[in-house]
Amino acid sequence: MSRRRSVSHWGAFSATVADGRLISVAPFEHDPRPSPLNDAWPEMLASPMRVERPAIRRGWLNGDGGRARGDDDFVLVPWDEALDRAAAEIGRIREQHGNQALFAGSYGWSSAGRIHHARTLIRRFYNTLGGFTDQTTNYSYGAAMAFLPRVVGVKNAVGASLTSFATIRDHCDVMLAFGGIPAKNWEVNSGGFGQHRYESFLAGVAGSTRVVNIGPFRGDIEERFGCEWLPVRPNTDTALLLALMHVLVTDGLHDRAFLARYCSGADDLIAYIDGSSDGEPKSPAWASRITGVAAEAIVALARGLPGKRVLVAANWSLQRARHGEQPYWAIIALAAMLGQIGLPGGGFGFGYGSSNGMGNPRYDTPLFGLPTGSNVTGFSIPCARVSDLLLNAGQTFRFDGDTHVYPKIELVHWAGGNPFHHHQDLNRLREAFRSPQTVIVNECYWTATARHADIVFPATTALERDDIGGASRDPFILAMQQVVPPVGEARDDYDIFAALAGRLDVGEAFTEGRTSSEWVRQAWEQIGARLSERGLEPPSFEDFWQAGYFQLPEPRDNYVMFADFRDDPETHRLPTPSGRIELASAGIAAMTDGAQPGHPAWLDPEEWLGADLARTWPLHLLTPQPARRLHGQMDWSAHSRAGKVRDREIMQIHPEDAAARGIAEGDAVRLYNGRGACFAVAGLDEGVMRGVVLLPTGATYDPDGTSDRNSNPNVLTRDIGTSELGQGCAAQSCLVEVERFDGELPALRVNRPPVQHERGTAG
Ligand SMILES: Nc1nc2c(c(=O)[nH]1)N[C@H]1C(S)=C(S)[C@@H](COP(=O)(O)OP(=O)(O)OC[C@H]3O[C@@H](n4cnc5c(=O)[nH]c(N)nc54)[C@H](O)[C@@H]3O)O[C@H]1N2
Ligand SMILES: Nc1nc2c(c(=O)[nH]1)N[C@H]1C(S)=C(S)[C@@H](COP(=O)(O)OP(=O)(O)OC[C@H]3O[C@@H](n4cnc5c(=O)[nH]c(N)nc54)[C@H](O)[C@@H]3O)O[C@H]1N2
Ligand SMILES: [Mo]
Repeated sequence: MSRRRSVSHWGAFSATVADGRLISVAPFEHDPRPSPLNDAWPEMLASPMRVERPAIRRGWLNGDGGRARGDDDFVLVPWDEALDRAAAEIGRIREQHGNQALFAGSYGWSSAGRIHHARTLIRRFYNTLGGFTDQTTNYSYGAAMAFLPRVVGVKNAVGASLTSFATIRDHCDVMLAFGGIPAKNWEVNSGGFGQHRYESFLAGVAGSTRVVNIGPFRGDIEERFGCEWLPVRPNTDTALLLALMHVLVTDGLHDRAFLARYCSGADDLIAYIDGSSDGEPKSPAWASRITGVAAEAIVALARGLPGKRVLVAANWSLQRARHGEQPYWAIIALAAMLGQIGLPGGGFGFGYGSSNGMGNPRYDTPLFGLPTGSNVTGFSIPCARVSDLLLNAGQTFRFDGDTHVYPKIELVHWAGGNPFHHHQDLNRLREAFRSPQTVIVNECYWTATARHADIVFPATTALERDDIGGASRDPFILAMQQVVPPVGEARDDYDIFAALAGRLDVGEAFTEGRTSSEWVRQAWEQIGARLSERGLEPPSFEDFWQAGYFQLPEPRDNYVMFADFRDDPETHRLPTPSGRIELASAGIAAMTDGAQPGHPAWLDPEEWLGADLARTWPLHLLTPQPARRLHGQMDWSAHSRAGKVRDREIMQIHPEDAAARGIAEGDAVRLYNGRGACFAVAGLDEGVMRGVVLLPTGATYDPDGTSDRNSNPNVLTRDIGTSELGQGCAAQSCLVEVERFDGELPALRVNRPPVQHERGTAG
């Protein structure tokens, strides 16, 4: 028996190993609230769903042009043959069609660990080949990433540098939490980390602060924290925010001095709010019709804010919706009118509770990953435009103020992501995936994406290799010690790309003469150098490895976003055109040719409860992150399955909406709209607003025509950008109908690997 330490996106752990097998997993001793997700490892390592040997789609070997992708059998081949064929194909397509025809943006979370980070490795590989078509921004908060810099100058205003939870606890009177602070999301943080600390943070804040969960689902803050709930229709937060500002302006209680000193464009925004610019005052009565919130409740909420320290916060899902840029801009505007941006526990913040670490002290933990090199082809699509890229070659699209043309893609290569989990309108993605000549996927498991590939390389999981993990907002740098030898014939992505690079004559450029273990040591050297610069004494690599982790000292926990700017807006001008917070922006209006006014505005999200379309599809489908897994990862584990009923996800629905459809608790249901259909089991919940249903993401897509035998909500969601500004994922703008399903649920095919033939038996 031996013990090894490692870490996943859902936390650090130690593993007990006997005879090369993982026996059990124990939580990290410094983790106050370890995640049960790690318990799935013994089962998932040896899962029958592992890709164990290189496999090639039968139709691809016969030159079928991709029509059967996703429905076909596979032929098992030796590693050398798989690598030879893949390298020849990459080389041929590059030669005949140019580097832009290679699409390897490979969006996805991969696994924890800096050296074996699949998405970094694939980009490094294609960069050494002279470039490729890449993906930029992310699915989490892509619209905000592109858009916020134009308004407040800093990308970090979403994601990295939030005003710390300690200052909220100590100074904030009212926290308006749009979309809540859902506990399930704190399980995870990209890169791996040592401590789940949200529990105590939220308990501290809820004990001293009035926290209002504003959104369609009461469960977005657990009841035990004793917070208020203000139900609001999905995608209408902007209208509510405008009406809150309307009350402040009408009462004359907006902070004129703050607006004059720190903002530009307040007059334009106020002219829109009071209706002088478009004839429509954004009054509580106006907002009530859109949001479903009573006008008196809006007035009362607004009048409870002046004179208090207020933090206006939103989770990330608010902006994963059509015109998702607008609620964030409106939140910034409300916070500006309250005049507390830059004060402890006040202002605004995006992402509290969206993942572990948000609001933590600023450790700025030094971490080193392999450099990706630079992409000389230099073209990237906003990541959520993947189907458009594959289907619309030669067409133009707009993004962040520029117009671009989609190149023609001939080869797709994915490593460390699952587009058939993450993308919207999967029927459209399936069609898109049939257009390139060749699709290559490196995967540990037979995901829906691996099933849609031509060449599948079996990749090791993080437990089958040495690495270093950690995240910038966590105090631990964690050794990832190989727990077991590779499963089946799986190889590390590093070795897969090194072998491909060698065949394409760029082996040395890819490896720089190092093995992955040598890179791990190199990473520690770099981390150590940065620790030394900060006056800390880094242990030797051997001592670090032996201890299993290095813990950074606690910094002062008082970070306040925009404190410098507030102190001195001249010295600390924001990198926006005015140098201040832009509440109106001629540049943004110009970017959409005036289709959007250049200030926060209520724009019709097209699929929402107030749309005409809601007469046909009367329920707004929300698709939150799943509690019992990370996205599609470990969907097959016992822990994930324990949250299902009859192998289907639970769809939450208000009891009256259920009764109107003859649906009782535990009934099988079919969700459908004009794009597709899937199955679920009804869970009745009075904490869901009428007209809304919730179905989490992450059930493995199991296509049967345009229907999914399983519970993947992305057969229903709409594949459209948030807007021409951010082009983010707009999954949360989706209307559906639900019916009770009395038939027998179809047998799932994705609970076992696809058919794989030994060479010569494929027929
Ligand atoms: N409807 C709807 N859809 C959404 C969202 C939503 O709110 N609603 N949210 C979106 C968001 S925010 C996100 S971030 C995305 C997440 O989408 P993804 O990040 O694509 O989802 P994952 O399931 O984490 O995919 C990671 C894959 O990498 C594989 N993997 C892990 N380790 C390794 C490795 O070492 N090597 C290789 N080769 N592979 C590895 C895993 O097996 C897994 O299949 O989903 C998006 N999709
Ligand atoms: N356990 C677990 N945790 C995770 C993940 C996971 O897969 N599993 N994924 C991680 C990732 S990649 C990300 S990006 C984050 C995402 O973090 P978030 O985006 O914050 O989380 P979601 O679960 O998508 O959404 C939370 C709630 O937002 C509410 N909501 C949706 N639309 C609206 C709206 O229009 N208005 C209002 N007011 N509320 C709305 C819904 O009720 C939903 O339950 O979570 C991370 N945490
Ligand atoms: Mo995400």
